[in-house]
Amino acid sequence: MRGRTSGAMAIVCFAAAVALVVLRAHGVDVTFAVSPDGSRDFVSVQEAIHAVPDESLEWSVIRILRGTYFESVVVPETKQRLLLIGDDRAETVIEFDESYVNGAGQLVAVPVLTNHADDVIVRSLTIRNLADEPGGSGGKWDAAIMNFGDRLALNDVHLRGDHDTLTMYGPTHMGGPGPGRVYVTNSHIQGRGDFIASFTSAFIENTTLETIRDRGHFLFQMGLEETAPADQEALVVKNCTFTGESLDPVWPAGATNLYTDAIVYLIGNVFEFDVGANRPVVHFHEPIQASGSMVFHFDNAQMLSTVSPLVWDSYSAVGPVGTPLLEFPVTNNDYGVPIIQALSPAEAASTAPAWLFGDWDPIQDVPLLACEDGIDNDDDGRIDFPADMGCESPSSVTESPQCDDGEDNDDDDCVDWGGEGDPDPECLVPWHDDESVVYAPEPSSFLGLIVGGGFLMLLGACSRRFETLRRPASASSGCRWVRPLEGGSSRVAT
Ligand SMILES: [Ca+2]
Ligand SMILES: [Ca+2]
Ligand SMILES: [Ca+2]
Ligand SMILES: [Ca+2]
Repeated sequence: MRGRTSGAMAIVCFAAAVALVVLRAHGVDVTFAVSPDGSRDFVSVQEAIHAVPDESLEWSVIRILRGTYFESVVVPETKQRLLLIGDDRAETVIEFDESYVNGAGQLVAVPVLTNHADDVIVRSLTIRNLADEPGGSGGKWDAAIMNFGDRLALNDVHLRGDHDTLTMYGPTHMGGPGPGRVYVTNSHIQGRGDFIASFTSAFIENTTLETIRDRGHFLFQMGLEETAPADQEALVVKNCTFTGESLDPVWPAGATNLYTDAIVYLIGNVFEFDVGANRPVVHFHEPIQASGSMVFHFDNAQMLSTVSPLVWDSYSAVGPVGTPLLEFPVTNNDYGVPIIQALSPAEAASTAPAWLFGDWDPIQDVPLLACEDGIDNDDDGRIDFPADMGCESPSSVTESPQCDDGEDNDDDDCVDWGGEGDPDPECLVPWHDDESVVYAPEPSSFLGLIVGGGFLMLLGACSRRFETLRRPASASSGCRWVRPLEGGSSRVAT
């Protein structure tokens, strides 16, 4: 599919562009919200997924409030066009720990998130499999995400597992129902050995890949048998950082662990992990696995090791335990071309998601949320971030969180963040969505609020909301809660 355009595809692209315009014009609202304290629609992500409509042509949005959710989540094939978005990547956590013995007698961990649906976006979440953490159930292949659907996009996520943290199936012979394309950006993925496990076409960019515990193999790619390179699945890793230490004596080296028919692009990456033993970046288990594979590279750098440059032109096979890896020389692959090739600057620049995925551009084809959709969703005269003070960021899911909705949501006679009457003391910032619980913003966020508010004041675009920013803390007779004095946090009954 790479780099090819046909007449039919042009029509598809045009239709997709029209659909995108319509999509962007409408934006999306939150379908369901999940909170661990029971204050929203559901307490588990799985319940919310069951509740969204089947085979919907519109996006369903599940907002996951801050908190830790211990569950194994499965997205069925019918729940297409689904956006799972957390309130904060570090503070919204889905984790799970359960292992079982499979038919081969192996102890296997259950994935935390298993996706079977097409068009799924996961955004601003941490997903971690605890099976190999201290006290965990110990199962192997403990994925944070195991994907079988097509067009899965991960944005601003932190994934942690052990083997195969992000497992991507796709082509039917690998157990997937379809192409299984995956896009990852702006994320952090941790694991031990083959923790990016791809049997499909995947594009990973602007992401930190960190090996934990001991193994240095970051990438696993296996392609389709007897498929010409132009039609082959491919894994692209671009502008990423490879970091972490590898201590295992048998598997100490190599950024990539390639199986048969692997096509891999490594562009603009920084290798911080310990390749100081002068091991090759590209590793094959056996020479025969290299024979159908190709690795393209451009402008990668090694930062921490004193041994440089990166070693591309030799591979390694595993020797007996405790012995050095066996290197073998460069050879041409089955197609008569070098297994490892350098890209030109132009070729590297054109290696973009839409080039890899054909009729899917994961950067453009995304639903717009309330704080980025160009619409005044709550009719307060202000549109999106930063004009609408209810928006913490462009990815905020509502313009009218509880602390900016004009209502006394927790029935304490206090309203909002500096509301019309008595401000609710739990509302330290306007974008907080719970009047009953204090949320202390990060200092940087608060600074952003002040700076943003000042900017808006200069524009004359913000009246009441900005006035409340400067409003001194006060209480009045109608409010059972009193905004705490500086340094205090007392509750005063009236
Ligand atoms: Ca809006
Ligand atoms: Ca608004
Ligand atoms: Ca309110
Ligand atoms: Ca209130």
